[in-house]
Amino acid sequence: MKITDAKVILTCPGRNFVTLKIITDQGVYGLGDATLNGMEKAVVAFLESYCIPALIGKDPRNTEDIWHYFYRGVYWKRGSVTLTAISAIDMALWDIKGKALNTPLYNLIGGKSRDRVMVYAHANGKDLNDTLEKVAREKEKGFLAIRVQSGIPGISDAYGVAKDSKFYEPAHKGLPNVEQWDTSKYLNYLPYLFGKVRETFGTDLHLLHDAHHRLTPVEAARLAKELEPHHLFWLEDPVTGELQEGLRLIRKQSSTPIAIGEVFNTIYDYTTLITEQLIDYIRMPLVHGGGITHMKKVADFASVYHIQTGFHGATDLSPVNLAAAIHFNMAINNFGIQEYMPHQEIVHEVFKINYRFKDGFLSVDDTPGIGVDIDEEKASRYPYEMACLPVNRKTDGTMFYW
Ligand code: EZ4
Ligand code: CO
Repeated sequence: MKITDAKVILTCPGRNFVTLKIITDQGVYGLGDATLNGMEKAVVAFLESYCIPALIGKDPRNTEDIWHYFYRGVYWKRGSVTLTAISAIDMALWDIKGKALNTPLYNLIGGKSRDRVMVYAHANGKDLNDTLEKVAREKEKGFLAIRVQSGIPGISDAYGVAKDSKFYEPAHKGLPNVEQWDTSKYLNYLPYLFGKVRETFGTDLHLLHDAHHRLTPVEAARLAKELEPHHLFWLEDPVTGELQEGLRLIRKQSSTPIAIGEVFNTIYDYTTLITEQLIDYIRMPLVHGGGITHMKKVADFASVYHIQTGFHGATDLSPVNLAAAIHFNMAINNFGIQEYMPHQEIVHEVFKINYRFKDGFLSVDDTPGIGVDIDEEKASRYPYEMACLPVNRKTDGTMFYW
């Protein structure tokens, strides 16, 4: 079997998606997600200028060797752009493998460890009452786990709050919007917010929260400790993950479970966090973490340390990634939870999906490979539109983490 051609499909059905399509001499093709929010064209350039020419003529069944060709073989290592391109290649090759063997992806990486995967929804409210309403709405849809974000009193444009009431999408057309931040207002409000959520919805509902990289270790320790009585499923990205040692301080102070790493891209971002058991959930998704080949190693490594998966799954990750993630989550033993933000309907004009939501869980059907297809003619009707993630400043103007 040989790779004869590959191409990148860049489309914007409501938001930008990059998809790699690898074509073989046996009529079988595979799809991989290569979307990196706001940096789409950087990944496209790497794929088109280097990866695609280098793929032609290779045997697509050699997923391990091809992974190392693009990781170990390339001198400039790591980084989101490089690893997103490698992820797309790897995903597309596993899609081909499944189709060629006429079996769904999960059968190639361990078979079914479960029939369906628990997902969490998003409640993004502009204030306390709006947030409680949004939680009620998601619970009504059948979700058993809900991430709760809320506008912070005294802060305009906080992270995680929808501009219109329909859905939350952080990237905006053109150059970055400037959002605002005040750590002390946030820290004062959060325990109160979660107290109200627990009071309203009881103890059964799994609650999650994303601090979005904004706290120092000691601030994060205070938050984790004060949220402890509300038994969060997890507190996400309490500190920026660049300093892995920073998590030690939080761990010493609190038993609130920690999820980290949606911006990570290799196993080396996780070594201290995993071996010192400083976290509980891996956030790095297939699309940014080197695809199935690399993430299987990360998940297996994490499993030795009692750490589970909780992959990033926002709307800026395409249906190809989501379907691949469901297969992956079905197969591994140490699955924890999967983020699920449903795409807008228009996205499903372009991507034909094989997964469905029911009673708080996602499942895939038994279509061979990953099981998602792309309608290239429809994709061409929605050309790329520049859009960026926001930047963030403290109320005194200081540039801060978004
Ligand atoms: O900021 O997907 O947990 N989810 C998140 C997301 C990310 C966006 C970045 O593209 O933190 O909202
Ligand atoms: Co996050």
